[in-house]
Amino acid sequence: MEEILKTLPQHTCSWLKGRCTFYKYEGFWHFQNLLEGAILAQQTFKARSSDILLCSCPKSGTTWLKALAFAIVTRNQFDESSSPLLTTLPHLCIPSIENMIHEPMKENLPLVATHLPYATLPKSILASNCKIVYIYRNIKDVIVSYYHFMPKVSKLPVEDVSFEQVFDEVYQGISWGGPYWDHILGYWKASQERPGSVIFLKYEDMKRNARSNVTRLAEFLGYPFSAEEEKAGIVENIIKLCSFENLSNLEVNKSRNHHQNEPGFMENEYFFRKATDGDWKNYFTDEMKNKIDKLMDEKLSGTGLVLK
Ligand code: PAP
Repeated sequence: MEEILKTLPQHTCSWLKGRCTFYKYEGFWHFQNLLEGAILAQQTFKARSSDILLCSCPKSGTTWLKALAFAIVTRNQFDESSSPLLTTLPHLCIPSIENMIHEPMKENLPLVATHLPYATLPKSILASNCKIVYIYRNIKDVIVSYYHFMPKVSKLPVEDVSFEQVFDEVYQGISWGGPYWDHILGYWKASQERPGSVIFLKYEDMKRNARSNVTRLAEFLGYPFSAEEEKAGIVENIIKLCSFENLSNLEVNKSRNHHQNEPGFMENEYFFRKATDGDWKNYFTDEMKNKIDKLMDEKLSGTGLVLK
C-alpha cells in the first residue's frame, strides 16, 4: 500500500492548516485511510448479485439515504419503535466498501454503501450488475456542508477556516470525493449504459416530496409497499423515523464516536448539522454563485443531466 500511495499525487489543504492530505487515485481525491480500504476492496471485494449499492459524493445526503434504505429493507423485522436506527448511526447500519477492513459485509442485508466514484468500484460489482442508488445534491449546499464538516474532522474551529478558500479548492475539483461533477457524471453515464439498474435521487426533491421518493426507492430496492402498508401509514412512519429532526435528536447521534479504531476522529454528530435546502445563500457571494453555476453548466452540458 505504501508503494502505491507514494506514486499518487497528494494535496494538503492549507485552509485546514495542513491537517488534511488527500490522495488522487483514478482521477478523484481521497482520504488516505478510505483509499487504502478502497484499493483493498478493488483487489478482494466479491459482490453478490443481490447487493444493492448506495452511492454518493460526500455531503450529498448519504446519511439520509442509508437510513431510509435500511428502514425500508428491514421493515418486516423492525418498526419505528424497535429499529436499530434508534441506537445506531445510519453509517453503521450499512457497511461501506471502503471501510470493509473494519466493518464486514452483513449476511442478511443486501445493502452496501460507498463514496467511491463509479470507475473505481471493484470490478466484481460491475460484473454482477448490482442495482445502484445514487443520491446527489445542489453543489452549493454540498460545499457549505463540507466547509462545516472538514474542520470538525481536522479538529479546528470552523471560524478559523476561510469559506473563500474552501470554495476555490472545490471549484478546482479538489475536495474529498471530488471533482464533484465528475463523481455525478460517472454514475449518470452508468445509468444510461445500464438502464433500469441505476436510479438517481435528488436531495432537494426528497425534501420537497419525501413520500413519492421513498415509494420509488422502495420499488427500486425490490421492497415495494403493499396497499395495506400504505393504508397503515408505514411510508409516513419510515419518513418520520429517518427524518433529520428525529435522527439528529437521538442520543446516539448526539454523542457517540463510531470510529473505535481512531478515537475522536469522527463523532456521530458531525453527520447532522442543518439539513436545509439553500443554506448556501448565507455563504456565497454573487460572484461565487455565478462562477460555480457556470462551471456546472459547462461540465454537464450535453450529458442530459439537469441539476436545477
Ligand atoms: P457523509 O457523506 O459524510 O456521510 P452526508 O450524510 O452525505 O455526509 O451529508 C451530510 C448532510 O446531510 C448534512 O447537511 P448540512 O451540512 O447541510 O446540514 C446533514 O445535516 C444532512 N443530513 C443528515 N441526516 C439527514 C436526514 N436524516 N435528512 C436530511 N438531511 C440529513
